[in-house]
Amino acid sequence: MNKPAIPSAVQIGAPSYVKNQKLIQWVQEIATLTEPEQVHWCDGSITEYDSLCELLVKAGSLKKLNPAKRKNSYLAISDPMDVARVEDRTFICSQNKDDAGPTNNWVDPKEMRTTLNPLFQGCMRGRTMYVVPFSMGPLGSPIAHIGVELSDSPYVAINMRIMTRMGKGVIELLGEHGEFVHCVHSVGKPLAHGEKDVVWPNNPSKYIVHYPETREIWSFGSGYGGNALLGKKCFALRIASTMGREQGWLAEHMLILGVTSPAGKKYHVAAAFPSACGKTNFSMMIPPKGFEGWKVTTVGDDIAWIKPRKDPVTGQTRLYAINPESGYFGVAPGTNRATNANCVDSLNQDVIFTNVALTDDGDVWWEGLTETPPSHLIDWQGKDWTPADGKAGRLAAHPNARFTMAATNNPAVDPNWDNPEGVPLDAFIFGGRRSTTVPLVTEARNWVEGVYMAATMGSETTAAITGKVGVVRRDPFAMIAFAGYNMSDYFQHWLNIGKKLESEGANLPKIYLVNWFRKDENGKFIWPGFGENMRVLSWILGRAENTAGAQETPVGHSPGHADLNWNGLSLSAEQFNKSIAVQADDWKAELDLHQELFDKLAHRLPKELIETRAKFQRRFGS
Ligand code: O2Y
Ligand code: MN
Repeated sequence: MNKPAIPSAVQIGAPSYVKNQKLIQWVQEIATLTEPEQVHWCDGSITEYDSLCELLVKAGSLKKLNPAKRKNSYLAISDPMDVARVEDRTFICSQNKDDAGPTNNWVDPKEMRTTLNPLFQGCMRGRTMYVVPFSMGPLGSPIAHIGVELSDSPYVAINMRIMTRMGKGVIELLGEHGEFVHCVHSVGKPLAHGEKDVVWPNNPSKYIVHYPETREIWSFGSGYGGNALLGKKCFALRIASTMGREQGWLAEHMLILGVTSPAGKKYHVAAAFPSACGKTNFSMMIPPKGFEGWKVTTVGDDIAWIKPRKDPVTGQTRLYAINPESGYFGVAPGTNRATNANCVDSLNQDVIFTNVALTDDGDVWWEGLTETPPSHLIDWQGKDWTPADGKAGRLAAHPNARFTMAATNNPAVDPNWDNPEGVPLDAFIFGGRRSTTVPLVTEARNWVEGVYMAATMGSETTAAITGKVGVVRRDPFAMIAFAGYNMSDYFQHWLNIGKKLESEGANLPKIYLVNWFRKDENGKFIWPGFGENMRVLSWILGRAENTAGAQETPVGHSPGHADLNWNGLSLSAEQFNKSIAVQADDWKAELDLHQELFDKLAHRLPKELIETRAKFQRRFGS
């Protein structure tokens, strides 16, 4: 490889509206380290967005789609070696190893800095460094926080404009002394003078590094999704969870829904599901036949920041949630009119697609979009594709192919999705994909039992995730990949928040565990899922109002057949009872598996969780 030319000192050219000296100094420091050819301060305007898209089109990194099919939309195709988050290359570099805990990769921060420094030295040569100021949450919201990402990827800059509130307004809000999370990102492919760029620059050596104590994120070698859009998983979950622990709030891997009853009463729920459990579908759910008059709206599809605050009317403390993001970075494959019509309707304009297939008329396609695939496509790797290839098992779109779209594209976006005060929560829902054992829905008897349910939740892997089918992967709170600190301390934080708020007389949401994926003795799903999940949701809201009945089981409270609204669906009591059955043998085995998790997390594991497991064991007579 030609050695890239070393430019003279980089002029960072901060615009006159930048008053924050710490920001200016840091941009200068990173520019000196990484040696970009120039620095571009993103103002977040549509003119800037359009010109960056044009630049990417000229470079061959984006393809403009047929405007008659997808207005103002683009397709990006990544390097096949850069298609997803890289969990094994993700590090939590806290001062103490125990503070990262056994579920995170830890490296001593000094050692990591020694490793990263040479990688970042000169890594932006021949490229532009984009200064991307962003707010996670509505600008100025008491629940929001600010970050600045320095990235040598224009693809990152345009995606960040959709996914966050990005641009000049954030710099103005920072003022002279505002604090921000420092995010440095490089694709790790410097260009020699005159060297032609590749369409998706990246580096085989990848590092996604978090320094929780100094609130820094350093990402090297990947241009994809959560590895590169640092506001999302890196800041809004890993760094924010450590901030929340220190400051008494919660950063969670949860969607947020608004539900309006036919009587006009508005409720909000936050729900956490691991991958491949229909999280996006649930967040954009359309109530089924029989639920006329009910309305479901989306506050957020992936992440919730939750802070306690007094209800201005009742004076009682409640948990208020915001969606820190302003867009959705969703999985395309499997999305269609039947599974998620709101999502399909969101994707008509102003969308960036990544790794889906291209049709001959300049549109996009992915597995599951239509029953019959087009007769010819260009697949996500740029090769010709016909349905015969599909039959032979070759996918046209990558299974982790994505769309990036603004929240405002969603026809069901909640009127309060952007409300700086957030929305008050009425319930927490946790769920996983379990073909056996776990009932359709269980209400925890109290906060501690709810924390236990969420701490021990698990999901069966699908082929798309691990290549293995049916293995239960424990994913506490759906945060296994996203907690920025020790998982046992994270459980303790949830217990502490509950205890403190309960002692102050707060109105805390009840906690539920759901499982849409239980199968019967013939291997068939018992529950129809999708929009029909509204029946469970309305039961949960009825419980918040004390109007819905329930029966006690050894693991909590579940509805009887008569407790659900069956308008528009017939599911016999016999079938339904299979979906909520609690079988002692299954649960004895399940509790053994909980113990395996607890053994792994034993150091600092809250005693309340150990006691709760013992109580469950006693209920099953062991
Ligand atoms: O594959 C990626 O880079 C992104 S992963 C992701 C994206 C959006 C929402 N959730 C997730 C996730 O892994 O939970
Ligand atoms: Mn997610």
